[in-house]
Amino acid sequence: MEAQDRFDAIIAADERIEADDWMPDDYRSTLIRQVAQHAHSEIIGMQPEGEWIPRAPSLRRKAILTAKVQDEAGHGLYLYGATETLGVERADLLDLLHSRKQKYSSIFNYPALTWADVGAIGWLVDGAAITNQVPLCRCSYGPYGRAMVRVCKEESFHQRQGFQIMLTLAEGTDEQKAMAQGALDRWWWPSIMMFGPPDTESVHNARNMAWGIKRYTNDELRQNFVDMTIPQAELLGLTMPDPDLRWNEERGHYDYGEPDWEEFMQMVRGEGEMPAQRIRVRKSAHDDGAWVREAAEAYAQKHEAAA
Ligand code: FAQ
Repeated sequence: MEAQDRFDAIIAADERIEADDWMPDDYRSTLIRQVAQHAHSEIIGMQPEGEWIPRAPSLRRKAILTAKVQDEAGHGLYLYGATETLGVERADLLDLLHSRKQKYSSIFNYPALTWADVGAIGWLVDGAAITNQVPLCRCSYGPYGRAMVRVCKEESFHQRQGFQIMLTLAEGTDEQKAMAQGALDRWWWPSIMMFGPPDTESVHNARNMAWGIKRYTNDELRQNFVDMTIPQAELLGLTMPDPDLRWNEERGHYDYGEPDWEEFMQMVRGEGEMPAQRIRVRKSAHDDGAWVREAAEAYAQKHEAAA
């Protein structure tokens, strides 16, 4: 059987392509783009919440938030590892992030202004991430799908800790409730835009669905997230910042308003001061960590020489 036929047969049987299997160049490059972008999102995503670790309102919250932010670093590690199985080097991927030749998720170009934003990030951003990532556990590329299984387990703890922060604030003083509402107002639209452009504008939907990389389109996942989140907001007693939001009996789903797609594109392109700051902070963390990489290299060489 020709390599292409074998690849097509694996995809048609809904089985997995592994790192040493032959794969078409554009399947490989699409995965490198998506998995690297995902890895970059995890480590850039440490910043908005990481900034709140010193200001967490109690020792318990500080410990939980530190664990969550460390988990995101771990997710970056699995995902850079998965990308390396496709024949690229992590150091080169980091260069591409730092030189802005590869992207990270639009969501991390928004600032976390209050403690309630930490709750909203866990509840909404991790909630959206799980909605997107549970189907990715069945991605046709084995190393990516398997990395997603563990990531999803951890994201589900993240989502619950965020919801719990929101619940505490929503049940608190008027000022705390207003803080929770403000965070929902700021994070709702960016969260639903995380799923990517509308299907009519998505460049990669059709091909990635055919390859079993994506299992649902951007709009299908966005709808799932909206349907799942509205009852949670009701439980919190908060108001969704969307006047067009209503249950559609006929469709069996919520109808929702049109996000600001121009703002989304600005965030994807990384325009403005916040994206510049994200890259600046990332590069300086990378430079500060040079001695760790050098020490690890020296240690590996010492053991190699001894062996
Ligand atoms: N941001 O044709 P499509 C997390 C780009 S992890 C920036 O629809 P595709 C955990 C897209 O790359 C969050 N760019 O693309 C956490 C493409 O650009 P290109 C990250 C975006 O790939 C929580 C163009 O637009 N998750 O949050 C975005 O079929 C809390 C056309 O789009 C993942 O990366 C965006 N939001 O579908 C961490 C999941 N959306 O390259 C810390 C894996 C689209 O053609 C704290 N990725 N673009 O110039 C995916 O599932 C897919 O790549 C999509 C996009 C769904 C993001």
